[in-house]
Amino acid sequence: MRELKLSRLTLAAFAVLVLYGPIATAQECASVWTSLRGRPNYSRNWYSTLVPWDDGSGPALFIGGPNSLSRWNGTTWTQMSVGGGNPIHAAGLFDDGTGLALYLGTERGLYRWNGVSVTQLSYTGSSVFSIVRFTDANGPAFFFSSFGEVYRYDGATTTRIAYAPARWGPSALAVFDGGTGPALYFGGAFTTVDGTTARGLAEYDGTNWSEVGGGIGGVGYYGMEPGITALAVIDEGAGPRLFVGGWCTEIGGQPGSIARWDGQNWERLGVFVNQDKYVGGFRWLDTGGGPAVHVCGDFDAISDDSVTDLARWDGQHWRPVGGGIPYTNGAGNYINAIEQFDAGDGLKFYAVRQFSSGGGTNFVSVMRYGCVCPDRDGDNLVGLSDLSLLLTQFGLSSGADDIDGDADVDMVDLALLLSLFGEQCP
Ligand SMILES: [Ca+2]
Ligand SMILES: [Ca+2]
Ligand SMILES: [Ca+2]
Repeated sequence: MRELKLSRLTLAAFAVLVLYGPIATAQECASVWTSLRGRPNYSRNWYSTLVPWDDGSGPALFIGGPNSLSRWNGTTWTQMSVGGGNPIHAAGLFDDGTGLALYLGTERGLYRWNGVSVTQLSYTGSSVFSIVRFTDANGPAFFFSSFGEVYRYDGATTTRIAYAPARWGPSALAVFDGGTGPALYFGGAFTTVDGTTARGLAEYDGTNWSEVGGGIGGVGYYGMEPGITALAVIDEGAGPRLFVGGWCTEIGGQPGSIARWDGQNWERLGVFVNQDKYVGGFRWLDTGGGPAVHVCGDFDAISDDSVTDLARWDGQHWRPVGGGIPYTNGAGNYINAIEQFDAGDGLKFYAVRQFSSGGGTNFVSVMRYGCVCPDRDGDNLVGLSDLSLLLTQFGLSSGADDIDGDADVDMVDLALLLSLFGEQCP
C-alpha cells in the first residue's frame, strides 16, 4: 500500500517536471541572421560566389570576391590571391579527370585552385561570369561565358563558340536536358547569337544556337536590353527544370522575371514589381519548412509577395527567410550568392551581401542564418552561469562568449540568451 502511494507520488512529480520543468524544452535554439566579421571589401557589381569544399585542409566555404579568393572555416578567414588579385565572378567544383578542383572565373580568364596552388588555364581578356562542364561531339570540356561570348576550353585550346553582342553583363550558362538529351543553355543581355535571333536565352546543339521558349523581353537594365542573369537546374520532385531569372519583365511573351522551363513550356513564378531589379542566383535549400527553391538578387517585391533580396518558393508564393535579412547599415543592398555550409557546428546558410556606404564605395559582407545556442559553460542548459559569463564580457569586440558569431558581445547576444533562458541546447 505504501509502495503504491510512493509510486503515485513519483509519477505525479515526474508529470509536473515533464509539463513545467526544464525538461520541457519548447525551443532548443534560435535561428538568426548575423553578419560575419572580417570581410568588408571594395567591390564592383555582381562579383561574388560561394562554394563549400574541403580542399584537404578541412571543411570550408570559398568566397570569390573583388580581389581574392577567401576561405572561411567557420571561425577564421584566409585569403589567396588569384592571378595577382583578379576579381572573381564565378566559381564551381569540377573534375577534369585529374581530381576535384575549384575553377574560378575571373576578370582575366579561367583559373584553377586544387588546394595547393592556383593555375591559370585560359586567357580571353574578358570577364568570366559562368563556368560549366559539358560533353559535346568533341568530348568533355569547360564552357565559360563573358559579356556576350561563350568559350570552350578543352584543357589545351580555347575556342569561341558564341558571339552575342551585349551592352551589359553578366551572363549565365547551364547544362539542361529538356527531353532531347543534355544541352548547353546560355543567358544574357543579347538579342542575337551568331547572327540568329535569340532574345536573352539560347540553346546550343553543338553547332548552332537557337532561341529558347520565345525569349525574354520587357524592361531591362536601366533602360537597356532585358537580360538573363541567372540559370540553374533544380529538381523539385517532378523532374529537373531550368530556372531562369533576369533583369527582365517578360519571359516567353508573358509577364515574368523568374520562370522554370521543362523543355517545352514555361511556368512563370512572378515578376518584379519595381524597375531595375534582377536575379543573382538560385539554390535548392532547406532554411526551414522543407527543401525549396531559393532566389537571391536585388528586389523588394515579386508579384504580390513582399520579399527583399532573398526568398523561398513555397509552391505558391515567395517567402522571406527567417523574417528577412536585417540590414542594419548601408544602402543599395544586393544578395548575389547563397549557399549552405556546415563547419562542424551545424548546417548554416550564408549569403554574400553587397551594399554601398555612400560616396560611391561598395562593400561586400557575408551574412549567416542558422541555429545558435547561448550555452557558454558547456552544461547544455542556458542558465545563470551563461548569463554571468556573457555579462563579464559585455561590450568587448572579441569576446569568447559572443553568441551570434559577429565577435561583439552586445545587446543582440544578451537578447538571444534571455529568449532561450532555461532551455536545453541540442
Ligand atoms: Ca535590394
Ligand atoms: Ca549553460
Ligand atoms: Ca554578438
